[in-house]
Amino acid sequence: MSTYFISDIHLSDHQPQLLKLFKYFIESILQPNDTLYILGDFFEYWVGDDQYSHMVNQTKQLLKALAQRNIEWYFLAGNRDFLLGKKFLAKTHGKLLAEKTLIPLGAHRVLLLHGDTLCTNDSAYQAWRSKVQKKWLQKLFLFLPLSWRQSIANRMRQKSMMQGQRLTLDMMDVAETAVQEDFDAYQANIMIHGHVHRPGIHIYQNKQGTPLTRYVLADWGTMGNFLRYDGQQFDLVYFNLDSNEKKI
Ligand SMILES: [Mn+2]
Repeated sequence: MSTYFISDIHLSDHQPQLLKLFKYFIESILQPNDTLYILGDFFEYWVGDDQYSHMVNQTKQLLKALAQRNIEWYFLAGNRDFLLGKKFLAKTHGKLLAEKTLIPLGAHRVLLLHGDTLCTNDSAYQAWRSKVQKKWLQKLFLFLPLSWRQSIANRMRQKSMMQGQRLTLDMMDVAETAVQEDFDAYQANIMIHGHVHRPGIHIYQNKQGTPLTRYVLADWGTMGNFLRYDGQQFDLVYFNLDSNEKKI
């Protein structure tokens, strides 16, 4: 009975190897009674639950089948798939989590988040985020025909790629002040997020001298990545289709 955390697969119709890795992860790594947390940017983009493609259908089937093996799965939205909604989750038996969610795990208090809210040095992104998080704007967007939504999403991705090149690398990483604020606010001793595509394990201490650990999940590419808690310890692991595993 292990708990798995993944994020930033960026599933898309143009990258079939990502779906292969995800299928392998679901079918060969997850075991009956495990629990799965997907911490955002699961899809490269999501413009509404009517979005469809071969990749989307396959993904839905894989998630839906988890229930037969008594594997519960949870979704916490990223900056690319925050429009993933109730219809998708109802069909695939997933449960939606708030953008910051505290879960107990053994004796740990674990704070889950996508990670974009920690990047407070990137003020242009934070301004964009506060706009697109408005519910009325999301509703309006979802009223548009699917093809319009898709072309808007494509344009926004191109724009953000151009802006991404302009930013210095430090601006795109988390701000340590934001990390400390969240550790304090939630009295957590573990934090798990993705988004920045810089996998790693960061150790801190709070004012009382308690050790705090921040696990950063990797984006998926030629290898997949997960964080596993087996009831004893956390392991941040890369894997590939040949069942090679490499701990970070
Ligand atoms: Mn992200």
